[in-house]
Amino acid sequence: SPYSNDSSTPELEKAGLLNKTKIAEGGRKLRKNWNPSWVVLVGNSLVFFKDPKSQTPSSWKPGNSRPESSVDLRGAVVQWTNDLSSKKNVFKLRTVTGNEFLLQSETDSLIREWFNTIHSVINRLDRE
Ligand code: I3S
Repeated sequence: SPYSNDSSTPELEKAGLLNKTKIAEGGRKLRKNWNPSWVVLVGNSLVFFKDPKSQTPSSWKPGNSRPESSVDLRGAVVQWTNDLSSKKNVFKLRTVTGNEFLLQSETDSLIREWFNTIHSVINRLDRE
């Protein structure tokens, strides 16, 4: 099962639909392009899927889907921001490689859960 926690299958920690835009690549600023993204937090990675309709928690299995991109959370930083978007409930995720993403949801509780979960994964990795 995708939810098992044995050595061969990473644990699925969280999955859901968020609004996402990448704002920097390797430290170089990018033009914003907000899109809904199916976001999966598994092990040390945040994985983004382009087509939310084809990805549900029950259909997702590590290794057999086609992620749009994936982010290594080791050394990453998350930070709430009011300055980088006119939208509410936005936080920024920056990777060690200088890739920056904004993640957003209209649902306060949902975006808070995502922030807290990602933050705790980053902290856990920092302590390893
Ligand atoms: O930081 P910006 O430039 O105000 O971001 C807005 C633009 O990316 C805009 O696209 P165009 O430059 O093609 O108009 C988007 O439609 C907006 O959503 C962006 O601002 P918000 O405040 O929504 O992040």
